[in-house]
Amino acid sequence: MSDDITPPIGKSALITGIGGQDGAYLARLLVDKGYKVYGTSRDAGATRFDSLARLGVAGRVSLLSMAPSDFKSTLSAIAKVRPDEIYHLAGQSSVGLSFEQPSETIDSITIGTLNILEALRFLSMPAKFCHASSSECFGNTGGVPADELTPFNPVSPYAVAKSAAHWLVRSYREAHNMFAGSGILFNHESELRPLRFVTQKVVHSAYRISCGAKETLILGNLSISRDWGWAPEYAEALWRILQADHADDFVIATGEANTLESFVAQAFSCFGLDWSEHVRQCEQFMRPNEVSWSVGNSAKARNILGWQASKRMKDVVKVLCAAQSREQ
Ligand code: GDR
Repeated sequence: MSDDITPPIGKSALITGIGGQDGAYLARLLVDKGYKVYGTSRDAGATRFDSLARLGVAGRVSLLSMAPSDFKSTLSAIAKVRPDEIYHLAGQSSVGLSFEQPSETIDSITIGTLNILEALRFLSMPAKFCHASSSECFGNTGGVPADELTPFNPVSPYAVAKSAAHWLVRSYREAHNMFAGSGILFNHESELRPLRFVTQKVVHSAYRISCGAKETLILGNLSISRDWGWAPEYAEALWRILQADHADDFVIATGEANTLESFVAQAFSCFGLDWSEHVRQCEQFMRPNEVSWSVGNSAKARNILGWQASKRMKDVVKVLCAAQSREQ
């Protein structure tokens, strides 16, 4: 990745959802670049922010409460901080859970994004705005890596919510001349991922089994393919989106598709195990509707932002397995 962008001096940034994986990596990146970083969560006083602590940035950011789905709280937080840049990462992030909690998903993602855009418009603030959009918006891309011109075909409440939020960002950019763009992020992993996402579920289980645990790992559909990248690199992409000359939308992906089965095989082999002896597929973890193949083409990000992924699935698995072994 080229590093030809001059670091800012005296800039401030607000990260919504700073307690999550991407929020924590982005906070570390921005603090290291010299930004004054503010971060929000729904109830900052009651949130543990473990990920910030693990990355050593807990004491280096200012935290405040803001519920993006509540306009008043959003307006107050933005008016108080008046940041130069806003990175909007907050919102319900589990595709699986969105089938159980569709209203909360639409509220937190779509209404949350709309409220921030409206607050910026209401305050006439020139802050640059970056939205974490999702590869889920594309649905199945039929074997062709998705780029910025690929039509959306969302197949879950989560994907519908993200698609609407994505189009709102675009609409505010065009209608109100805002510097507002999206990173259309494909799957990106790290040891900060909660266990409800499949990569950490697999790595943790493989590690326990390698230590002698008598367990079988139960998964849903093993034949799905995903484009798995390394989360810290995706945080860097979000930052680059706001350093570009013009606001725009960018696919952020490795360009490589792998099945869940091959991810599992790789993780188990890192611990000297044969996955097929320890893993079972079960209906219980299958979704009512599924994106079976998801891979992205991030040529535009490479050309305009100078961004490209350096870690692919096998590298990601290795780092996750090493981190898991170290942690114990
Ligand atoms: P995803 O991530 O839905 O792609 O969304 P997740 O890790 O949850 O699922 C990836 C794929 O694995 C299949 N799968 C399982 N998933 C989970 N969680 N648990 C299982 O036991 C299991 N078995 C099989 C899933 O069906 C799916 O196909 C992530 C999130 O970070 C989103 O917020 C983000 O927008 C997208 O990536 C890009």
